[in-house]
Amino acid sequence: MDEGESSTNSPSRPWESYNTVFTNAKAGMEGVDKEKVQRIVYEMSKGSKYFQNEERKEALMKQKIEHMRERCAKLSASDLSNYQKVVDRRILELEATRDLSRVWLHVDMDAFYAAVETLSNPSLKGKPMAVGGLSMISTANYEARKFGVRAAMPGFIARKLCPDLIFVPVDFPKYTHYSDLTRKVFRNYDPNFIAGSLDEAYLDITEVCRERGLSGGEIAEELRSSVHSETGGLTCSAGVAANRLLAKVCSDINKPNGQFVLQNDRSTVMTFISSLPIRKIGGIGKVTEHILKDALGIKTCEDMVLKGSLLYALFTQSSADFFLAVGLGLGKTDTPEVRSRKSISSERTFAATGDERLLNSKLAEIAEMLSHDMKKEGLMARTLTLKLKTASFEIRSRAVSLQRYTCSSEDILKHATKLLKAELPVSIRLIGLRMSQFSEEIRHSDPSQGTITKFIVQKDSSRQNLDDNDSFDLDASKNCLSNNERLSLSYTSHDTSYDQLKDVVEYEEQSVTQNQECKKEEKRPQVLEGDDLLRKHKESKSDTSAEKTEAVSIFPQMEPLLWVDGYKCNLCGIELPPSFVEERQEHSDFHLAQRLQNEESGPSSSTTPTSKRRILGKEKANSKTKKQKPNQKDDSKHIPIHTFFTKSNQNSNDGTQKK
Ligand code: DCP
Ligand code: MG
Repeated sequence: MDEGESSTNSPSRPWESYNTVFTNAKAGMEGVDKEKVQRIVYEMSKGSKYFQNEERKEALMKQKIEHMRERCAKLSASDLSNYQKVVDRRILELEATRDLSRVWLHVDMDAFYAAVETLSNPSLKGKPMAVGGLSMISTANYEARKFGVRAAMPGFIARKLCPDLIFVPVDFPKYTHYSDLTRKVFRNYDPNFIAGSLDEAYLDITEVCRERGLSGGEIAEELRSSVHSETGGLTCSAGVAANRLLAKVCSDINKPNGQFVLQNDRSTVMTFISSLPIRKIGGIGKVTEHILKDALGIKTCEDMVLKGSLLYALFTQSSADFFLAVGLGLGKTDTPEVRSRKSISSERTFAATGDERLLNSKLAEIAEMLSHDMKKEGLMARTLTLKLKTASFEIRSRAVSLQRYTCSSEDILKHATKLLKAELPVSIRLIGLRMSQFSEEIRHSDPSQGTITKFIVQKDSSRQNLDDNDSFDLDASKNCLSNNERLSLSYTSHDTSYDQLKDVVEYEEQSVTQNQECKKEEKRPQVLEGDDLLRKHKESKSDTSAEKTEAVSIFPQMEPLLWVDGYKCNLCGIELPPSFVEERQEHSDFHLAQRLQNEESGPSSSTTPTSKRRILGKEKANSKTKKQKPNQKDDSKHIPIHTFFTKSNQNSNDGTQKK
């Protein structure tokens, strides 16, 4: 499985260090020749703006790792021993919160979009197939994954990896229909289940296990079988454990069409977690993994505890707490309460410009839009964040805490202008404004209220919700550092929840300037884990109902990129749910890069859908599929637990379900 990537680079094989989201392993990609995939992805994207941006991010990450190493080297023995005392105390406190009384089940559909398409058109069965098009694919079936083809990869690269790959256009309403069918089943086991993306959910099955005298594994078997019959043939995988964090990890172990049960006792949990690669944890993505591994030598969850003093010395307490909890196998066990909105935002993408007058006028429009949305939702807030994407795709963010709560466009613009001014001169392609830290009375009114206007249709402007995009990546390293230079890692939500978070965790290091005086202070910890992630995710999901069309880019002489009906790209037809924030951003960057390349070198043919014969029309996809038993699955397809972990699992009673 994915052991993470090395940052080392051999000059003769530059692709070895080119690790994009496309080269991350997903279930079903165990035997893939990773170097070949990396080489092809590297060669096919080399020279593009996207590629340059990836390289720049990689360079910044290396710089960050180096910096972290230096700080590590400066820590004295007495510093470390002091931090160790903090760790020991925190371990005791965290242990006191351990709850082994609940049984959580995480369920995730197998190759969801692809499986739904195969259900509609059984002739696809057994053939490598991807859902999406030449510009981007949403997912690939397990046959295609053997070639290294995976979600979020441009289709033209996927085709290079697998020349026989069949493309099927995305049919989002169809997936929603099947998702609803699965949720009908979930409700029978936990009426308050927590939906992740369309294809996954967390269920507290404690009560149902008790009432029916069945084990978690038995309920999981039954639920999977029920999903299979209710949907007419879709399979899913499940994980059962004491908390959601562990259940999520478990559901991936025997994918596809499998399950894994982790017994609810401390020693089993500790054995399980001890050798678990950190990247398996929802919330720990590429950047975090590299920093922990390359700078601190933390590879497994157990290392988080063993090197706890370094974590507390170098990260904010909240980040270090998160890492330590992971190292102890602790996760959320309660059902999250009603979500509450954390921020509201607007942003616009446009052709890069350094023209101050133009930038100011765009800023004024965004401030106006934001203020309008806030007023409609009855919100007042006092932290303003300015987000900028420069011409070279660098993301910067600046924040200011205002002295009073406001929703007035004049206030917002006044402070935003000052923040922007401090960045000039610079060529910018995106400006975003976000207001957070709402006044308590308003925040505590009706949290579900006011989501309707979150996405506003605007033909020629972008008004993109930043709620789910409110962390800033490594590029933000140009920001002022906080006083003690501790790092705060932000765990952002994503439509596919924890699993996908592996790909989307962003690195956040932003400064908060108080009252415009650029007085540095340590940023408030912003680690989101478990419930927070879910809450954020749920927020984004429920907010999408009112969404119609969202414009995310404006390129002169080019049709703007619009998310038609909230999910379909008008430029290429790819359909991405609104909360696939990262993928959407990548997708929009992709079109932008495409355009920039075209400008530089004339029209490119690489992404022209030449091979229509392999792209199946939706009209063909209608015949009924033959039902198969969900659990008819060769044991050999299961990923044995001993290969899943880097060292053998000592736990003989690991609960692996054999079918
Ligand atoms: N999806 C997407 N873009 C992504 C990732 C996922 O559009 N970058 C969509 C297509 C997937 C669905 O979400 O079918 C669920 O995502 P998963 O990560 O659960 O992937 P799959 O269900 O396809 O495969 P797996 O068997 O690994 O769960
Ligand atoms: Mg899935």
